[in-house]
Amino acid sequence: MSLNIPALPFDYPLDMARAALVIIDMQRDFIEPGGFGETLGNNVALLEAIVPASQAMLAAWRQAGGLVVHTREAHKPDLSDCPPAKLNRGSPALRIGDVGNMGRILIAGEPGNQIIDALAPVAGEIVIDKPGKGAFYATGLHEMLQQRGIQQLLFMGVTTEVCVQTTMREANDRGYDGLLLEDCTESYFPQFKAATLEMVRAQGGIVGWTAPSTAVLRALA
Ligand code: C5J
Repeated sequence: MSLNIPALPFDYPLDMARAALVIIDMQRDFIEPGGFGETLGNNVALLEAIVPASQAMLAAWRQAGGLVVHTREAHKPDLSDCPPAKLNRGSPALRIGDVGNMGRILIAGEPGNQIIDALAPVAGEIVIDKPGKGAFYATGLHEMLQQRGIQQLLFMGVTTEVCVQTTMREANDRGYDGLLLEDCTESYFPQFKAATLEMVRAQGGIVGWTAPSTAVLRALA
């Protein structure tokens, strides 16, 4: 039985038994003041602002018994999974693996690499450390979802135009129906978020759907 979610460009038929909520990179270094995101000159308050809506969505999803997938952008401590092109590009003040205010930047196990307390994973949820922007690259995520019969993915997290959009496109090419929750995703650049929402749902949902989280909450209530 599917739940009808009012969405754009048209309604999304949500089947909880075949759906997962994918929460992208809500890690301390991107969201919290004093972290890596802020040291790059970004206004992290923009990203922090989606936490209450994301918390409500996660709570309702758990209550409904849905599968949850959390991702972190994370590299091995020896950086063997970080291509030189990613490591060496540009001239940032801090590179991947350097020591920042919350430990080594984008390194698995470091304090800044942990998912924020408000959205912390619980037992039984999938947690993926991903070396790329997309969550399907070099992670085995597709196989994990296939084993569980998952065909629909609802997306939240940061940043909209980078890791969220990349993952949504990867999912689309693998045959998943993706729904991006508009108020549970954010960018350091609001115009990039707005453009991504438009891109996703353009041309009859060329990448997928978008909807406010309240549309899903109402359907689950
Ligand atoms: C994510 C990034 N998570 N912007 N990373 O979007 O580098």
